[in-house]
Amino acid sequence: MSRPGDLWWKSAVVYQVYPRSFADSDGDGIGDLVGVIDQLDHLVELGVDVLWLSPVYRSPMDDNGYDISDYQDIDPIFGSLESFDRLLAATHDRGLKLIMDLVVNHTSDEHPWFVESRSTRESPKRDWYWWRPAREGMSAGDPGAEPTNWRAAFAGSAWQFDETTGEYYLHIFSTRQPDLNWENPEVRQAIYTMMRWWLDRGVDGFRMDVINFISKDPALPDGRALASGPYADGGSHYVCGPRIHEFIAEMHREVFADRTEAVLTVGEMPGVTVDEAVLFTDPARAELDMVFQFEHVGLDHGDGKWDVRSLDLRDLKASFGRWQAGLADVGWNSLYWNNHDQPRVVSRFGDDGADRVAAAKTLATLLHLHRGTPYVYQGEELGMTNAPFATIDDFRDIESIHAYDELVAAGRSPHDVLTALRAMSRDNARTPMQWDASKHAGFTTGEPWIAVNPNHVEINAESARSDQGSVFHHYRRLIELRHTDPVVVHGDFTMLLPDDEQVYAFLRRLGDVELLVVANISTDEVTADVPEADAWARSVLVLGNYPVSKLLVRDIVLRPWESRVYRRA
Ligand code: TEU
Repeated sequence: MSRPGDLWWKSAVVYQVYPRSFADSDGDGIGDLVGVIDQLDHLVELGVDVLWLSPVYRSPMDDNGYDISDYQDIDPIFGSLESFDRLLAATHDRGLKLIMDLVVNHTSDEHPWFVESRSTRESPKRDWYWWRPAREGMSAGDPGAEPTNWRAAFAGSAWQFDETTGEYYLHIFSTRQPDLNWENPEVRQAIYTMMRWWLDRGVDGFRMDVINFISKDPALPDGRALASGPYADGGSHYVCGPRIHEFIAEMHREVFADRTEAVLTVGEMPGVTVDEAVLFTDPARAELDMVFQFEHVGLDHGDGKWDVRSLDLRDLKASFGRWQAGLADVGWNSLYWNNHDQPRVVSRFGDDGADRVAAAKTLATLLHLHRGTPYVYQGEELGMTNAPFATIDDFRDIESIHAYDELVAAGRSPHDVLTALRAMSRDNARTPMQWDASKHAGFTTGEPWIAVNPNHVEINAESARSDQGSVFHHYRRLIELRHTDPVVVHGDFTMLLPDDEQVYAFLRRLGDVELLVVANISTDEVTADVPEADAWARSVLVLGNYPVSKLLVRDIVLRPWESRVYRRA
């Protein structure tokens, strides 16, 4: 199937494991590495190629491990380097690759580098982070004295005043996630050394957390005021900042260029544009293999993510269409609906009521038939839904809890904020994986760190595996199709019916082979008004989510949430 010059990951499918919520082997209520080993055959049956492991490093867990205090050790709640090596070997034994999460925009405030950096202004590690005095003419610690007006992603100012030395440090995320100063070449070399250490240990690449934030404008100018609140959006001074391509190209030279084994690098990049993505992923520039972009997961945000809007299908098609076109000749994209930061797609863009199964399959079909590398987030292959969080005490995520406090303090009603959190909170993705119908869904024998979704009695891996009509088997077929039909991997892409409010349809073409993907994104019965509908309706139906009568061969009439993939050659 692969052609000369192809890069292996173009035909791969990646499965993301969020270890905390995947499988708990020791009954402490938190998932762990042995739990992942125990469930690897689930990934094998699904047919994926790569396992992406969210952070398992030593961490105080302020942000569930995205705050790392030791890059070269495993946190005891997850296991040890020894259990990690066993997982890696077990993954490789099954013909899968394993990529690590690389979180190097920031460390934990408990990382020895930061502990040393904050100890005195003269510390040799002082310049490893961003330390600044109070704003000119103001006293440190006073409101508004922060060095810039930037807002932090998890509420409040992006600067934290530190009594010990009377200066502020920068943290784009929580106060316990100080940003590393990539301007300092020692920082960069320390990170490259650590990355080489993991590759030498046998890992197959990295998913790089907010990697497009590592280059900041060293002048640290103020940002643009936000619609509400005292702080501003500093993004234009650190999203794809002035030296970003230089740093990524240097990382490639220092860490990856001399490797002969097949590795994968994917950059998580909030705010990245199509033009920037082309630069990051043009093989000739030797930076990264692919990016995660955020455009489609922001289409239902109004004034920020807690101002929830309903999705207009035309916006979704315009966004996907633009990315498909922009990366058609040069570069490569990732395809995802879900990860540990996003609500569950079947609840968000689909239907988690009566049409849950049809909707989950149709959303999967759409995503997996685009050009790019698909990512499946644990439980997505079961059609797992958002969780019925009742009160703020049911949430665990730092972002959700801070947002609640901040918005309620600003005068929004608790009921209204909870409604927004129920729709958009990251905890929707973080409820335990639903393995079976037993207590706690087979995730743990202890008390889970976050409640299991009560719908696990119906939605779980055990029942899905034994039902050929399940969402799971639909994902399995989609993955198999990508592995066996080169048009799915390499075919060019043409969006159809961009203005239709219910039908999502597109063509893929490679040489003489053509695929038509047509989907009903509604609960109405609709006629898909695609060109040559007649001829298509008589061609080979490769995949669908409803039985189709061969006698109905004129128009393409789709039932609620129905999707079909036709092929002709
Ligand atoms: O996320 C970066 C990011 O910008 C978001 O997806 C983030 O969750 C969003 O701001 C929430 O509204 C990455 C990780 O995926 C996320 O889990 C971490 O919390 C974050 O970086 C900091 O490391």
